[in-house]
Amino acid sequence: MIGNTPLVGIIMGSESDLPVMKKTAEVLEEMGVSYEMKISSAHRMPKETADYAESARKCGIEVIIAGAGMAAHLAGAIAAHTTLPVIGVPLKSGELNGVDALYSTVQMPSGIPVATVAINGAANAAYLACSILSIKYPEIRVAIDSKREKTRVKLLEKSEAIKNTTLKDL
Ligand code: RP5
Repeated sequence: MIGNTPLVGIIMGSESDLPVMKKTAEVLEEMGVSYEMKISSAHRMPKETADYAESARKCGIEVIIAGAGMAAHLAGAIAAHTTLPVIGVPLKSGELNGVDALYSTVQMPSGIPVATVAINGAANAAYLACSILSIKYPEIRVAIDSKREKTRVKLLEKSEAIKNTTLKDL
């Protein structure tokens, strides 16, 4: 595992976000990157959220991934309290199916950026965190290259397998 202390902080607004947000942990484990996971709601736990963001850099965290649904202010609230890179994951929940969270997460004021991935894009948040960390850690770059190569080969094999398929075979 790269990092003696967690390099990535994964924060989510509610326990109900865990089924999607655990995909970030799955990708980081596959890439060998250390992480920690926490529940911290921007609205229900404002002080704890601000404290976490303010102390993250000195605790050794280098990238924060924040996932929340509905009026999703978590990533933005964290970005307001740290200059670490913050990646926001808008989550699909509530009556608006994540469009509310997407707009809340992506529309940040100038100077306080949140790198926002797709609705429920938890895996891509982890891949982006790895790309950021790969600037400093060459072994993460190797892990990303290797993953992309495996994906490419798998797709080539699938393409080969369906090459002579017609509709009647499906
Ligand atoms: C957000 O509200 C959370 O991130 C979650 O996606 C949504 C619903 O939270 P619960 O009511 O399930 O705790 O703050």
